[in-house]
Amino acid sequence: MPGIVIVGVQWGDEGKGKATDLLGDRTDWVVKFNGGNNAGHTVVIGDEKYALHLLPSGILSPGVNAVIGNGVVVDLEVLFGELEALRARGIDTSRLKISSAAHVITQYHRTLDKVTERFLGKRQIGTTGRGIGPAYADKINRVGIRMQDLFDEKILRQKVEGALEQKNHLLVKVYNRRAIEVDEIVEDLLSYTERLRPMVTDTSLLLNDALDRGELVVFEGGQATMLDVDHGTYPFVTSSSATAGGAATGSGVGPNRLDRIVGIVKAYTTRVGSGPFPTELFDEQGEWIRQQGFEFGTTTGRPRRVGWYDAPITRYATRINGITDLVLTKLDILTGLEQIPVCVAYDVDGRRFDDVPDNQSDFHHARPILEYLPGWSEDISGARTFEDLPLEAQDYVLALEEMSGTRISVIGVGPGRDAVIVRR
Ligand code: 2SA
Ligand code: GDP
Ligand code: MG
Repeated sequence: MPGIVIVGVQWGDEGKGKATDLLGDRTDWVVKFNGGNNAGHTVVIGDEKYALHLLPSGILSPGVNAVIGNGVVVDLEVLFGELEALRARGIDTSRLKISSAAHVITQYHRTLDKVTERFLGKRQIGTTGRGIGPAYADKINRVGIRMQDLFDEKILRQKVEGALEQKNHLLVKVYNRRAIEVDEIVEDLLSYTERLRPMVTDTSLLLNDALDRGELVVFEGGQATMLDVDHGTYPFVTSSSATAGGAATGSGVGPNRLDRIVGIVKAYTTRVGSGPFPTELFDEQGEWIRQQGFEFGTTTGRPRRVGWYDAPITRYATRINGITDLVLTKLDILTGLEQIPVCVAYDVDGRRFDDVPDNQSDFHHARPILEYLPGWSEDISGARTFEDLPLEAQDYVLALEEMSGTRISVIGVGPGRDAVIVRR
């Protein structure tokens, strides 16, 4: 089973980093295929906690080859900052490879991200402010800077000049900012070239060769299905393909090499930034879950919006990604609730929707139709088999499984590497 894709089912922060890390012992390669340093994956190993933004989680496992695929946008300052911080903690980062076709986030992308959000005022997306959207916009507009451009100063200069012609017009005339000089960008980018030389390569070739040899490749999705630029709650989405299809385009392997698609889903739901969220809680119960689950952004520290589990979203994610297995995370956080509401369908102005509505206005007006499942009070963080769980927790998992139509193969009962139940 050589190609495994890991995708987020909801709006991110389901625990994908931990899921990737769990496969670590058996994995030969971990590839990040979308997004950039807007991601935030927290991995807990023993007493050590690692927060990764740009680097794939696989970098933490000795012997795993980490790859930043062509679908990723790379902020070079962040890249070297993260590498340095890991090296200082004794992690071997020498096996990192970066696609020569990956795009680069520059200072003007970061600036544009921030000024555009400010300009949007109430209509703002709530981005992470890392320059992600503007970098992908340049890629699609065919004025982006790619890794390989950093090895040819003449081409780099031409490309930066082309990109800045448009940007400076916007910055000066629309946003009342100072113009950005070509030289400052080119010099900044060239300062990384020599350090990048051993890392930048044709990663599609490396990955396909590895798959030919039968090695295990994990494709690690950033963000999640409902934040995908095509399938998420547009325009309140990130600017990349966070769904399983993105694993193929974002890494240069054929879709037929993706053997299993693992969806990571939290036992409740969270969202950061603006946009519709049918099961959102605005009361004390929501605050309680936020505190219990420590639901604050890994990248920006923003409090995450919190709500109940939403079964139509899992069914939707299963359809869009072709999910073969679910990993249910953070079941332990729900311990102590007398009953646990779960959304089974939506009510949209008197009409029942069993599926996520394809019309944005319907989804904005969707109210959850809730079913109430009995809760449990026993500490479940030490459970290692399904039977170790209290009956109510077992029934909660079985009910979610039935509603979602996909097998829940792994259950997370704590942040640590070993705090999981693998169902046979
Ligand atoms: P962007 O910056 O252009 O990608 O923002 C667009 C939307 O995508 C959301 N987004 C995220 N949502 C959840 N988690 C993310 N990563 C960090 C984390 C977030 C943080 O893991 O905690 O630290 O705040 C992430 N990245 C992007 C974002 O909220 C916008 O709604
Ligand atoms: P990602 O963006 O999907 O990788 O998720 P984040 O790392 O942003 O957020 C998930 C958080 O939940 C991290 O702090 C993990 O350590 C933690 N976590 C993952 N699985 C579990 C679990 O089963 N129980 C608990 N209590 N925490 C978990
Ligand atoms: Mg995260």
